[in-house]
Amino acid sequence: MTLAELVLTGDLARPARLTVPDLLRWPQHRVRVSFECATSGIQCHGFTGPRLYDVLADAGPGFDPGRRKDRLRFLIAVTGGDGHHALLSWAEIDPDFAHAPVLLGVSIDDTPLDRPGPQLVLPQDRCGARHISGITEIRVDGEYGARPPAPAPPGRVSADAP
Ligand SMILES: Nc1nc2c(c(=O)[nH]1)N[C@H]1C(S)=C(S)[C@@H](COP(=O)(O)O)O[C@H]1N2
Ligand SMILES: [Mo]
Repeated sequence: MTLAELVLTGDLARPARLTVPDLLRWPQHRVRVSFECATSGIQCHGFTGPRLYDVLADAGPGFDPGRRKDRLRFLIAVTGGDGHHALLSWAEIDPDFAHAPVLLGVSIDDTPLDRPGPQLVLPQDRCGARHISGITEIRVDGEYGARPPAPAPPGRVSADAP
């Protein structure tokens, strides 16, 4: 059987390639979610899997763990095999901030996702669009706050300019 692989990359001390069986190394959680899709209506599913936070924390994100403010510039970009992607902020899943119970689903309705790859599970979302299936890459990006501010555009900027 071909196992899908997920690449953890970006500002991480320990980048990794993980299969769905690898994701069983972390504590497993079970959740029922329902979300609405603009095209197919309401869907209800049961998922199991580790917390996204636990997996990423073990990969060694490049912030100073003692300085909570340092985490606020980190983004998490999650991409599926078809290119569908979404951004989360580190603070969204960090227990010191919003602590959203986001999972990396390794099974859906008791069917293992070994072959299609893990699915992002966001019990707090009303809409289904961020439940990205077949995740191929998760990129942790701490550069946002490190970039210099963009130079001011030339000329005067005014809300009521023509
Ligand atoms: N990889 C990937 N995951 C995706 C999508 C997608 O286009 N690609 N669509 C999202 C949307 S819009 C919804 S509502 C949920 C459920 O979509 P489904 O009914 O196609 O499974 O999956 C989400 N995950
Ligand atoms: Mo959707």
